[in-house]
Amino acid sequence: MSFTLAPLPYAHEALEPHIDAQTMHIHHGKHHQAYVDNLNKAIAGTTHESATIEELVKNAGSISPAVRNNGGGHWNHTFFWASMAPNAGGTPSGKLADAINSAFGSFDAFKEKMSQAGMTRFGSGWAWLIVKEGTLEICSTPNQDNPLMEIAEVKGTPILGVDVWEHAYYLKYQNKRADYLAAFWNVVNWTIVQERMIAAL
Ligand code: MN3
Repeated sequence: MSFTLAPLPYAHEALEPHIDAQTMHIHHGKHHQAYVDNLNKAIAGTTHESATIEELVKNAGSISPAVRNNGGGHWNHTFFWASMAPNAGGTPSGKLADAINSAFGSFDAFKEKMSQAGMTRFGSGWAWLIVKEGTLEICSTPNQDNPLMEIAEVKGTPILGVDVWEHAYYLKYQNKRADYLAAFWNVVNWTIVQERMIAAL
């Protein structure tokens, strides 16, 4: 069995002007494709060939650096594309809004804390909103690690993630990671974030 790159769930230009089409073309078609190709190479002919991506990611730390980087890369990007949508953003409602208010005090305080997690991740990595033991928490991971990995510093079920690698924003925002993170809020698909939270609780 080998993994394949699924098409984006929307057009490359659908997240304009917040995330530009050229970035989406390169990020999905080149970066994500490379994670898929290198993951397939890393598991070819091994006992991990029939594992699911979730199994590979969970155990990545004890399998190999190639599976950790590329399996993480494949899982994280698939999750990331689905976390965004055109005509999305705004404010969450219902159970998700209640859980955010209860964990962080307010939606604005939550956004500030999540943006801060992205800003303070040195080098490449991700900021995450996770469900951990029944409540919401914010954390970040280096490189292509994620909170599902047994080796993660903070473990939990991700319900929202934002890629803070330079390849995610440099074409449009150059060195201004803060501007990219501010724009990200305009494309978050709160419907799917709420579905993920309910499934994880
Ligand atoms: Mn990326």
